Amino acid sequence: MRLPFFIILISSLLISSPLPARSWKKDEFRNCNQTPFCRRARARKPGACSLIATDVLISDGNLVAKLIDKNREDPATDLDPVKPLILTVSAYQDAILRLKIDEDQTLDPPKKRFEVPEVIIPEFEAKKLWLQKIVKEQIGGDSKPSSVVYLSDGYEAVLRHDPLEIYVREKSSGNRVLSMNSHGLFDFEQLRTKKEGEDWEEKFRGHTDTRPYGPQSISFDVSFYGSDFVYGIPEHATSLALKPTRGPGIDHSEPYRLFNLDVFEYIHDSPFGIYGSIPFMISHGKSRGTSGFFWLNAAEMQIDVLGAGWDADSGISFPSSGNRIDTFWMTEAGIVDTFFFVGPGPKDVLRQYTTVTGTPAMPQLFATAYHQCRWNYRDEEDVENVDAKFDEHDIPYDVLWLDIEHTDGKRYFTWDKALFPNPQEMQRKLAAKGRHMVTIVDPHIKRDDSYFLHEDATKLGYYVKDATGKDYDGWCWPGSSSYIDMLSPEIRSWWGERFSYLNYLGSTPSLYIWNDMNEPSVFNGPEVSMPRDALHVGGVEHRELHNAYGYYFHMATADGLIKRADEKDRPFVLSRAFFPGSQRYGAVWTGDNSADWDHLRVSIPMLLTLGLTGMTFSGADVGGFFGNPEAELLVRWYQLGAYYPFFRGHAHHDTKRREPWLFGERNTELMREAIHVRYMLLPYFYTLFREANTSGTPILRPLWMEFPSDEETFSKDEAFMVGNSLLVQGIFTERAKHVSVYLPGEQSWYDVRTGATYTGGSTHKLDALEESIPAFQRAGTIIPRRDRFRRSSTQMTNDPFTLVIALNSSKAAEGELYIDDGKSFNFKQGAYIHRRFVFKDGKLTSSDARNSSSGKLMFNSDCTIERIIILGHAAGPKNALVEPENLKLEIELGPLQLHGRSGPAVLTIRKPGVLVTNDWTIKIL
Ligand code: NBV
Repeated sequence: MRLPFFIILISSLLISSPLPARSWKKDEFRNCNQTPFCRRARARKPGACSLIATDVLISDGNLVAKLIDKNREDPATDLDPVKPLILTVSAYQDAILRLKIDEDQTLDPPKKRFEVPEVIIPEFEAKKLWLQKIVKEQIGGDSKPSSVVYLSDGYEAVLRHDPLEIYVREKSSGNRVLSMNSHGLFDFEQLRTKKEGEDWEEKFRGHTDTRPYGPQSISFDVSFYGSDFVYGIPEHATSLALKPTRGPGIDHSEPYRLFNLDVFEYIHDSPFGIYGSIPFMISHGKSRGTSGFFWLNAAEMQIDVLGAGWDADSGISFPSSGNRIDTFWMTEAGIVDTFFFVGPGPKDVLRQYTTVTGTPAMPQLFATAYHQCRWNYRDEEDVENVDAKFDEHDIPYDVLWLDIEHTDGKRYFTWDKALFPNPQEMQRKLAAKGRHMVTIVDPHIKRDDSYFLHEDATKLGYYVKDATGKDYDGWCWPGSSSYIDMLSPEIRSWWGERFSYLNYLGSTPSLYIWNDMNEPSVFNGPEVSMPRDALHVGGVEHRELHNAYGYYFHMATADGLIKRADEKDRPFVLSRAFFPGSQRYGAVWTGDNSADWDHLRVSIPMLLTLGLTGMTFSGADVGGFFGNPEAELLVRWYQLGAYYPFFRGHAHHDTKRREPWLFGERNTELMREAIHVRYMLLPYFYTLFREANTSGTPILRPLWMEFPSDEETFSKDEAFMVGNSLLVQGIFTERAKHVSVYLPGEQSWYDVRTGATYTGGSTHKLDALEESIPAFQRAGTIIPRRDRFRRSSTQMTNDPFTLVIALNSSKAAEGELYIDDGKSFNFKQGAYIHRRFVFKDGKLTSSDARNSSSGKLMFNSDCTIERIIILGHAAGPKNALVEPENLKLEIELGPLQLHGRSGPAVLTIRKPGVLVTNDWTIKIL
């Protein structure tokens, strides 16, 4: 077969230079204007929706209505009648409202529209409240009725029949929280049979989308009330608080795009969609609190945030917004399957969202520590050297990663025999130090008849098909490639089996996986991805599920690792693409950033946004993927990255080597200290991972999540909270002399290095220090640490703990510690320790924080507390008494020292010797 010219060209480019010389090329990607559904939707005028609700009734515990077009029902119009749509409202515990709108299946539409499977967790259905009755209401002298149903907890859902509008309001005040179609922008293009002469094809840069089902887009407006800012809808490299994209004074802004794409050298401030998509928006405001809106839909989406006073040049002026934020949502295909979350607090919204899509998985302990990656560690000798150097320089690390070059010609599940002749031995050597390895497994499968995976997938018919029904053939790292159809549960299970030790030769139990390029990235495809008319099982078009492809791939890989370990060990899989629910399968990272200060800076809003949308286990490449960071930037990146939930150094293969010991002694010391900070805080991080796992509350939190009524915090995204106790401020400029940090709240804050106190509710100008970025412990909290440094986190599991108590003005503080075996699923049956520490009236008490339904298994630990540091206590007390043992201890008074800085004298109790598992009290005498 002759290869088309462009394939030969691409392949020769790849061979001579694996990195095509290009930077972000806007033109390769469609903007809204080049995307017909987006252009059509944006041209709609407020009030254009002529649908009205009829036949409203309760069926199967849901409110069901027909939506008909009032103009076309009118015999006076000469337009064809339009088929009705079916609207379904369901209520769930915690005042969650689900609203679905789809075509009427009894009227035999040409095709069933795609509903995204396996994102909503099975437990959600059990939380359904069966609606009993509808109350009719006349609104504002309007003769047309509304149907009101009760949602739990003091909220009601209202369906206004004409004009059509759906909203949630507080029962007592009648105040609205969230609404849909308040501006009449709703539109639903129903599937229909092609009329003669109609042309449905779409072309973009030489690619033709056959669009066999024609236009099928949906759009509508959503309003958030009592809202000062909206957040969420990753993934974009942009600010945390979303900027308006349309409205007075905003020229030519693109909507926020949600379309999973491999964007080469993405820029640091753009609404352009990159690797993952989560159509979940959160609103926060001083007057109402927090609410959220989630649309479960995997097709391309575009979202406008409408600036105040927006009227789409229609002459229709909206009432003064009264702190309302209007947004406009557009998608190419699928159905309306939306969820309204009432909050009212930020953590309530996260709980409600993760009730639907699941809470983040509990990772293994090693995965929460530092990871060392590079494209590529060349061979076994390189791996051995890098590993040895970490020890030589006293720098802990837990995981060494191998990128695509470790394979035999980019055939995943194989090894380059010349470079990695003994992969198992290599892994065993690392494992002997408690370390792990990660290898990359991408979704493009080399079309090589002698490659077992390709042979099997072809025989079994497991590839995605092109529009003509043949195995789709795209171009990626291995050359001509096909893509496994991850939509099918059967195929996913087969894929999972590929990770068994028998199938993945050379793998051992300490090997885990990295899924890259799963948007999916296709070098010669439209917008570097798969054609929208490619076909998945059941005739589902790629356009309908595009944003979820990477999610199913991640799911199949993680499930495979669980199976490989006989369901005993937790998996670890890092994925680049993601979708709602990805939090259940592992970690994600922000892809190919660049080694510059702007990318360091934008990593914080990007990770905060991911946390706000459930994806708490996330990080950015430390050092920046493209380019060579100056030593100062690299050091600052380590100092910031030490607080990322996923902490990994990574670099492009064209960059200079940048392991932490390559920049002179002083810089090695600074990077070592930064990594030490992370290892010291691992018990705190692990406790936060567990909190995320049980409640959905992220690890990295915007300041407003902890201080929801402090307006000053609402648009801040240079500082962030790690859990509820630590505030970290990044340093994002070169040779910074000073750094300003706003410390929220009424309580004070303690500098973690020196214990010096700072008042809350004000901005402090601090000296920018070389050795660390500013970090403060909030008064009233207790942070558990482990201060002994080892080679890896897994070697710290028997080490004693340090508790750092930061007293508030009432001389009180509290905190928690969660421990389990760091590896297995036994914690699900209760095999864990969860302690609550309370300091009050001069006494520190440790008690069990487990709830009574924790399960049958037990986890035991001989670990003790070796040090208690008390910040904010007056000097004076000389002794402490441990009860019930009646052991008298000395209290030391001296400065706290971290990174060579010291501050005021603080109290330290050494070797109280109490076990973490036990109940005890330590009294200051
Ligand atoms: O597998 C090579 C790289 C990887 O190192 C990086 O982290 C991914 O985001 N991969 C992308 C493919 C090529 C990037 C130019």
